[in-house]
Amino acid sequence: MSDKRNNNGNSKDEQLEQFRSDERDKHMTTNQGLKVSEDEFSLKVGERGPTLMEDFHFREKMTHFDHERIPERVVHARGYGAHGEFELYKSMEPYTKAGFLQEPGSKVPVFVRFSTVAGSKGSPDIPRDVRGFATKFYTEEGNFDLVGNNMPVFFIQDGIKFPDLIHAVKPEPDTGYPQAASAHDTFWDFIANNQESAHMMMWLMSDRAIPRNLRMIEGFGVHTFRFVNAEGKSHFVKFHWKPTLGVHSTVWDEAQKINGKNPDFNRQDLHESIKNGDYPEWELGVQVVPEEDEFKFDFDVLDPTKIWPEEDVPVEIIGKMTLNRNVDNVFAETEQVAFHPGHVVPGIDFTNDPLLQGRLFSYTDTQLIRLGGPNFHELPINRSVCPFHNNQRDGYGRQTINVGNTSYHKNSLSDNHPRPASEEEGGYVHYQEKVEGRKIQARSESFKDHFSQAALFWNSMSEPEKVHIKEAFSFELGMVHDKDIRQQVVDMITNIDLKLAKEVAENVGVTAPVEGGSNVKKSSPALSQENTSHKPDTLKVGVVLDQGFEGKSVQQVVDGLKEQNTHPVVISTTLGKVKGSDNSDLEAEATFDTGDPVLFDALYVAGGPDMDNAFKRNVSYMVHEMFKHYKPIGATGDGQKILESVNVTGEAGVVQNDITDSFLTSFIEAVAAHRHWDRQV
Ligand code: HDE
Repeated sequence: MSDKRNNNGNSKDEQLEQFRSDERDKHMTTNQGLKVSEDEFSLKVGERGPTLMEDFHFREKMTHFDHERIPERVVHARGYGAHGEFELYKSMEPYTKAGFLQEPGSKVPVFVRFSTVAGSKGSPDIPRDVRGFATKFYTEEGNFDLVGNNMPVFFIQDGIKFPDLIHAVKPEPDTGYPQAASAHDTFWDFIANNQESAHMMMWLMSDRAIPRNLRMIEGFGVHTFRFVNAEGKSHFVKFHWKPTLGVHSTVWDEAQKINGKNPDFNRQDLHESIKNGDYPEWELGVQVVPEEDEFKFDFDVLDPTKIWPEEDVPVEIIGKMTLNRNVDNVFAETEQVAFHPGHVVPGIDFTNDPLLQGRLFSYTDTQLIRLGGPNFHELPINRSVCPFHNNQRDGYGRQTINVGNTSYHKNSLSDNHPRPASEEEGGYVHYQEKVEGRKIQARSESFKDHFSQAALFWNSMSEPEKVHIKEAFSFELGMVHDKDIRQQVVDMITNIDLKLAKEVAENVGVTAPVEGGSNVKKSSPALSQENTSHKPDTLKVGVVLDQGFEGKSVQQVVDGLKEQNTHPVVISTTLGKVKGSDNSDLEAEATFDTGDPVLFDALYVAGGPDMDNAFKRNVSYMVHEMFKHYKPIGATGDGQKILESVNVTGEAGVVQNDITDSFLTSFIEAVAAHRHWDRQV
């Protein structure tokens, strides 16, 4: 089975097909294949007597149930995955010999798992947190895992500090809370004492940490990797995933409410989008720097707390990933998938980034406990689509039946097979980097500037993004009980921007700095998510209707919204048909109870001629929430009265008009903008 070689986009799907089990139209059996005749009553002595040990079906069913949980990931426990494909636009042959990066138009299957970092498996989808963005490319030369995040830098510079960082952010050990939150003393204590985190803190306090959905986040490999071409020449490379729909976020008040109203908000969105054919897409970009230029920058290219500004090192777009298939079984696929930044293919290699080096140890190690032994590569989701042969044997859950009597190298009995492959035969040869030095435990001088790029990030933000960062710092530190920690963090921010530090100090009741700030005046427009694309596509528009709504014109608006690839959802007092003035009808799919405004991207209020007070109050609440979260609001006909009653008329992103065509044009424009920051909330 594993010897099948196939480079079309479905080779992984074909492989998985051999493991799928469909229980429909089947008799129930035990795990031994014995047909079961009774599954509701255990075997007893008489109708009211004790259960007998010999009831093997009861014992098997219960034992399996008792053992069906595995440890959740120590980080990134809450995740959601999907299958797809990666298609290459442009050959990377000059830089790398990686097979899947040679032929424009070639495709490889991929599996992606998105995740939050700090929360447990059952935590809500939108805490303020980093998002994991891990991609497994099933290539003909073996699996390549790009295990990245939605932020391009990291908290720490050396892998040895990772357990400390995670201990600090997880629920505090003496209380067991807060869950999935960084707004507490131990996390900020860690930050204040590890100032290399300053740049990452800016990203974490930015809107990137509270994404609207997983289809609109960027992805980054974070570390500097190495491309090696057929001549053996090496280039440094950074990987980027750029969503074709742009990068978009929630606002904090909204995120907190969504976490209560629908804790599965992001995963449900991903699942439904794929189910409905709104396939999420990302373009893969690379920043490539020749080895000779290693020391040409004012930062160290090996430092994972630094970006390579896109204006200095342009991102070259080389391909596109499309997620087009949901998993069949979340446990078998999303939970059991095992990523590892050390899963590389010829032409892709590591650098001495000390964080990357630390990761190279951790990932296999963690799978051993999580997946219960060394054979997790045999799980269907983890199997490469090309063959694997070596002398590793046995262990829990071994599937492969290795034939023959040798399991060692070198041997004569099996003609020395499996035999290592030469470089020409596709064997992986580590890049022969020349390294010299003493064994020391220290940080390089070139890693010691913690604030310049934090300031670069700050300078690059639009005004609303700056406000959000200030509010995020104020919220997070506002939850910290220890005043000294609050002060220390404000002092740390002073190195980034004096005004920001002063305003946060005031909000969190500590002494404001009088001097400080950064000399960095440079900005990088690519860092602002406001500069990514804004489209109406796939956005969910709540359409509020009451009986007697203006049938024809509302129907035209709804059709117009669909034409622009948005998803209108009718909301009314009850589910079912809402009748229009001309006897047409539209089906309400949500009520005021189930269709909370935080769950929609935009609102269109059409109302009706006989709206009662309860209806009006419900709609006023919706308009108020949409307004507060800067989301587009439109109204026609009777709906306009409600907008007037809550005083939002004329504000940015609020569209009112009785002429259907002009309403539609302006409303779609407002929807495409996503958020209207110049609104006076
Ligand atoms: Fe991870 N990380 N990490 N990490 N990481 C894990 O591996 C670790 C780091 C990332 O959806 C664990 O299989 C160390 C950076 C993602 O299954 C564990 C260090 C980046 C995922 C682990 C880092 C990441 C993980 C837990 C510092 C972005 C989820 C479960 C040296 C480039 C993958 C597992 C999935 C998961 C260790 C830092 C991304 C414990 C030691 C930097 C997306 O091995």
